[in-house]
Amino acid sequence: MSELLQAVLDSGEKNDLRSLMSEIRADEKQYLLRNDIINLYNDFCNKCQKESGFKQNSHLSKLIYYTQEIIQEDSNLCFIIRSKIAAQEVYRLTPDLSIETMSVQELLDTRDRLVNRYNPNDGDLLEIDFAPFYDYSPIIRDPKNIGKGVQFLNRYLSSKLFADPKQWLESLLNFLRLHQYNGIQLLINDRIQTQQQLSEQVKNAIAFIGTLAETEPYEQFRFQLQMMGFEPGWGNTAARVLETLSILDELIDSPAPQTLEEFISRIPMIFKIVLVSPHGWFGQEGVLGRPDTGGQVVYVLDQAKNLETQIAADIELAGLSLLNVQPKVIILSRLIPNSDGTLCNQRLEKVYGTENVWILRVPFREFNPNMTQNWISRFEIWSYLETYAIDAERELLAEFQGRPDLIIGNYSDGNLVAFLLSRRMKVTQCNIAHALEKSKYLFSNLYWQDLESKYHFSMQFTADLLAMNAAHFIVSSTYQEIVGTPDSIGQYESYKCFTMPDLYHVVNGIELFSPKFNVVPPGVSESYYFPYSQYQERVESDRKRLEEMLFTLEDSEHIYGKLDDPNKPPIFSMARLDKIKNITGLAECFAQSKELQASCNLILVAGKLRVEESGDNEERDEISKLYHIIDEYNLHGKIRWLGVRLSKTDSGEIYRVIADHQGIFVQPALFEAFGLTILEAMISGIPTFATQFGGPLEIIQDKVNGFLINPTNLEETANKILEFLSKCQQNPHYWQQISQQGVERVYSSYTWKIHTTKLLSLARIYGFWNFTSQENREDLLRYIEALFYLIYKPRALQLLAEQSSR
Ligand code: UDP
Ligand code: LCN
Repeated sequence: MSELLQAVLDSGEKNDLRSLMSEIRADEKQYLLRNDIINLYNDFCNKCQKESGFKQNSHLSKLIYYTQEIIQEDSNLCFIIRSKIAAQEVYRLTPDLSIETMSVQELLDTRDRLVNRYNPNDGDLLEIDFAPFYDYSPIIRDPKNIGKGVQFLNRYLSSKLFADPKQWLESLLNFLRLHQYNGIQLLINDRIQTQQQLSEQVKNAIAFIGTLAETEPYEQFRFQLQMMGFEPGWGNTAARVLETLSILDELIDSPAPQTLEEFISRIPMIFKIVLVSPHGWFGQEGVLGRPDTGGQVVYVLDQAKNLETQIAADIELAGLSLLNVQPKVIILSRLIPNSDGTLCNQRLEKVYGTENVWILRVPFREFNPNMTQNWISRFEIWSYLETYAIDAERELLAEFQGRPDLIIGNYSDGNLVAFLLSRRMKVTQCNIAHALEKSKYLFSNLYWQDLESKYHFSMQFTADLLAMNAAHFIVSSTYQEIVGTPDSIGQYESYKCFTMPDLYHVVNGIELFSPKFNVVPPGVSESYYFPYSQYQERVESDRKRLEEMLFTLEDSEHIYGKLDDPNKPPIFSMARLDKIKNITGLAECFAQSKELQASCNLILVAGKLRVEESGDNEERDEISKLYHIIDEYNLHGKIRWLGVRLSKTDSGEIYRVIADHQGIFVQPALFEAFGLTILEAMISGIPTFATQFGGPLEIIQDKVNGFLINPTNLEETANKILEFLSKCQQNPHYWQQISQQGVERVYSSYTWKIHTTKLLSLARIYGFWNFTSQENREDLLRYIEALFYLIYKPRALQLLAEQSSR
């Protein structure tokens, strides 16, 4: 039994548990989530006049702390306890405190009964279970190592491989033979046929290169090496070739995981990459801030550019420039014929400042032109994706003149397409979720039928399950994206076990301890976003124009509100007007605090100013709500709301102008998967207050380089800001200190250079392991395909039929 429950029963707190259970049963809620449970517990303690020691340190308080959910059924209570990261236990407690362990199946049935979707007479429901497919792969033991997959895999598989030296050397030799670029052989040629020859020739080559000057260019001794069996790819100078061959020599003679990683990371095997991001408006200008179009576009564009730079540097170092080897990165998105002034109707667009990075837009087939000619919400695009993948494959093969070396999917739709492409083209697949929708919407799976017409979660969650299991590796921006925190479950973790009543039960949706998970946070574009104090890099005319726009310009078309005192420090925020971004929550927090209004102005860059201009339901609701708050609390004269679409250059300078005015940035989202605006604000030098729910918890170290807020507690948030302002008044250096520490935090941990180096290294190492371990993924992929064709596809066709009649 759960140690937490046992401790309560063994202590003198048994009666307290019994009384608390009566309180829970008296509550009208049948399904209590963590917040409800904690509130109820606090009320219970107050009512029973428990002293604070009991409230906070009793065995019961610990049990309550780790209880994620309580479901009432008849007079019994089902406790879902998560006492450790990524580990859940379920118990049924009767009123007389007898306790039974419940299986996952029983839990899912209970949940179905709760929403009246359970009828045992109708027979069982499809049960999805991926666990058996992970039986043959290594599993991380310690939860703190989750997300460090590659290190673990490296150690584990090295020990397995090195245990059989003959087999290991054979695998290495075969792997080295594999590499080509546009038909040109790299690394080794036919002169090296056996392990013995490889080992000998490496030593001979080392001896030969040792006689050359370190700076001798590779071209000068290329043919001598070729005679020994070595083709280009080892290095661009004698010193670099010597280093690479010496690592290989060491690996052959005394293999160790570290050496293996070092060696594989040098192998030139990734030149052509596809980044799949179909939904939204994918472009370089005029798209940010539109519905569905935010951080993902920024992330993918920056990642693409930086991948090109990194691969180009690797090519140069590997000595492949002489073969004219050139990286090529294609961002695959959808072509939107009615593109509302953007370039989203253009098939091919070159990415600024790059040599060979392109946005390739492939249209959805014209099943129903009323829809496919226009932007389609990310919740509606499921019906078009299979045929989109087929068309995209053809276009990619033509553009690359062959297969890419790596396919990276983005968000649920991109990951599904990446899976379909990777399956067809037999290329390594990497998944990036950005944000998994399931945990964003409360009870989104339990009530999926009620939400289906609006959100189509049945397809999205199925797509997520398929893609995350098919992926060779998964990149997450934070640890908590995978397995949450001690008191909240992770986004991937929410796929572990859940019910989709009447559709299927997932008893094991993802192996969270799999080494496929790797935390690789994004960076921020340092050419657009840099500290306000780098005055020499700022353009004075831009600064003036944007300062005017932020504080004084009158432009009723795009700006709402005139400030009574533009000199007060600004509280600034910028986000899409999605409900979850909670810009209206920030307005309400400001509205309810007279003190905040007395000290600051509120300046928002968000969405549009007019409901009738928006085609997105959530955006429309948020626009109305914001006007309502401004009027209700009479915020006129204290708030400015800019419904503008900024270029990247302008958005960078806007942050710096806010910093010039000793402002602060507030990111009040109810949940934020990562939050690129937080990096942008911090690197610009603005003291940043960000939601504690989600990724910001890992970016910001509270009170050191920023502040964490609970945006659902308006008073507490206002007080935290006021406390900061008052400290700044007492100590003129305080603002500066937090500003500087924020800048340092980003430069030390969140740069694209760190990201791409790690990502490419992962791609190579997973590519190598997939080759050498000859892991049989075919059974898993067949299972995934079956689910795709039997669950996903019929629903997608049904959606298509429905969309055709619109
Ligand atoms: N952004 C923008 N204009 C807006 C709103 C957002 O340029 O009106 C940019 C912002 O600078 C950031 C991105 O869009 O680069 C938002 O990314 P984030 O990760 O913060 O949130 P998301 O929108 O992806 O949920
Ligand atoms: C999606 C989100 O919701 C943000 O939190 C992320 O920063 C963005 O994608 C980029 O990954």
